[in-house]
Amino acid sequence: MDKKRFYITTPIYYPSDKLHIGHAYCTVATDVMARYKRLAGYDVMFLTGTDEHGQKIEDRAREEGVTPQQFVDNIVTGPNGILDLWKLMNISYDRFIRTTDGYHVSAIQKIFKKMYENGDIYKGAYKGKYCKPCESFWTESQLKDGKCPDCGREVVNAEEEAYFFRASKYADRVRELLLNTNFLEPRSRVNEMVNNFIDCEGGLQDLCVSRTSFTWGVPVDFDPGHVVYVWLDALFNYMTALGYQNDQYCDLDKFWPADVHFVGKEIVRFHAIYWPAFLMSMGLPLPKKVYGHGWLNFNGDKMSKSKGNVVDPGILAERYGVDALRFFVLRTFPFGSDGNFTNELLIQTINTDLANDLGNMVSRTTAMAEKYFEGGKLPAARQEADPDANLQDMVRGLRGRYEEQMEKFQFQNALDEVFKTIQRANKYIDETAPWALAKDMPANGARLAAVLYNLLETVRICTVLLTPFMPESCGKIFEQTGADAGLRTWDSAAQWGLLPAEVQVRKGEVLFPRIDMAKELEELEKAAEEARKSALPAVELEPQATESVDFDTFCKSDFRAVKVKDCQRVKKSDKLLRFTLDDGTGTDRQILSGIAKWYQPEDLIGKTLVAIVNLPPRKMMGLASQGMLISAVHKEKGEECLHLIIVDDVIPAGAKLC
Ligand code: ME8
Repeated sequence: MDKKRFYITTPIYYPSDKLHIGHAYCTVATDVMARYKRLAGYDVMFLTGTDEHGQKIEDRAREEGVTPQQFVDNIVTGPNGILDLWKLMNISYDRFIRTTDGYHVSAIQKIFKKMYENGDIYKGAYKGKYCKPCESFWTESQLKDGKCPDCGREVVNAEEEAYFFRASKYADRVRELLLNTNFLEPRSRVNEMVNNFIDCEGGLQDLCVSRTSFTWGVPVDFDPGHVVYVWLDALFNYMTALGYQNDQYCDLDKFWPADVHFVGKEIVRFHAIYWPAFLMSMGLPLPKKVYGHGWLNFNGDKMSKSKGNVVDPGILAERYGVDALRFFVLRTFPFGSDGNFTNELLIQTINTDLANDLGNMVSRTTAMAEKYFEGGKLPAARQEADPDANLQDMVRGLRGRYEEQMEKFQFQNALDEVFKTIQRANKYIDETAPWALAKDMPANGARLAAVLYNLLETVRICTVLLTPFMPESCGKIFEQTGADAGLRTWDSAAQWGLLPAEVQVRKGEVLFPRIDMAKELEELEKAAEEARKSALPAVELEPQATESVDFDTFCKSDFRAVKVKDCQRVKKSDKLLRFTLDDGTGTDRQILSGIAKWYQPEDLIGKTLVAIVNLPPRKMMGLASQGMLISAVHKEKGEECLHLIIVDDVIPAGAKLC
């Protein structure tokens, strides 16, 4: 019999910058779902990829002085690029699509033409606002405080000849789909979509689906100068990656319609309104479900490069282990809502759930088996007692409870079921007190064997169910607790008592070492500070004055070359240097300058500098300053930098500068 099939996708990511923990969140969730379905016996297709066209990419490439293709190649396949990140995070995708792949590009051209030919795409003119980071069109009234309502960033004016998709024609069918089916989940997102975009003033607007103001996109082959709007190009990836309108793949019959598209909340609009409308226009079956997950914020703030608070999943995975990070994001935040990422929460979760609960259960069980039984091998004779049934009942029903939550994408609840069982098992250790039983051996041997066997079975079943979340660590737990491949399966997780009676245990490395919270937070803060600094612009200049100064006023300023005869630090001031200068008048001039941070006094003696000499004298630290030395100032990585203007020695002291 054919296996049941499951097709799941992540959004395809814009390779405009390094990906952060928010992107990894969705990809990890998709990976966990894909692994869970494979475990449960499904033939799975897990698709991810990159969305490589659009104005934002073209602009970023120009900034870096490379071609758009070189730019995206570097972010996708270059060192520490997206492919490297998914490898590090143990993401088991089956297919990776890049929208610059030739087969996808030609498929999009065919799709665009078909929609044009069937009358759903027509030519018009666009005038409105455009958000480059989101690649989204907006009308003035849709903006929030003049900014993009999705991401809150600046929008720009866009006015150009363009093709439009007749979305309005599909408004009723899309409304019906959203309101009367389970197409969009969580259900809480449905009303927002219907009220804001379909039943709003003016109804569902036709969508602008081509651009002429830049070239980095799929060319409209029958109208040179137009490129296909990046969202039409991107959404069809879910089908071209299976072979729709191309010969690269032939999995369409097998996997379309998709079972679920996981997407972040701000792109639900494209997936729940325009995507079904495009498919309706092409007469294609709709995906079964779109699930809009929440955002991960950082310390209560939206993560953004400009704020310098972007959390790098690569750094965290290297520090705490990939599995701990994968586990943390799904254990801590309900998938449908926003979550607030903090370092404290991450460390606390690792310490509580992984080191204390899971780690302890495994290490206590294996350590006791090794200590109390020769070579860690349990004897076959076992004597059950009262508390055993209680634990066993809980474990027997665990797979069902877990499955119910996983089917609803409630990862947090599914993990909660497993961890309640682990906590019960740790309590069972305290109730049965194996160390007390071990005091009277061999008399208590059969009872002690029963206790340890019950624990090992609990560990085994919990570990099967944790495998999609933490594949590598679970493999190690199975090794330690004597569960071979046949006992790591989905079926085996519903059956108690499958471990052989004389199971062989091997205590291994500590799986999740406890983390010293205070020390770790300090180090993370240091690393974040470094990251913030490196995110700052390399050189920051003062904006140029907008107010003009008339020539006569300017000429009143008397700039002179001055030679440093002496230079000393001013006592009790860490800022001021006191200069004794030859200004060509024959009388020494004293100037105080707040530049001690940048110069050693002795290095300046003999140099010729520039001073303005007709400022009124002023006192600093009780000393008179007769003028001001001229320097160049700017910021580098947020740090103030200053350079005195030092001129050629051939210029005599006192020469006027004009
Ligand atoms: O939107 N927390 O790409 P993208 C959780 N190319 N999720 C987050 C997040 C955060 N802090 N920040 C971003 C695109 N995401 C399009 C998709 S699909 C046909 C085209 C999520 O790289 C975001 O919600 O800007 C989205 O689902 C995904 O990362 C990709 O974002």
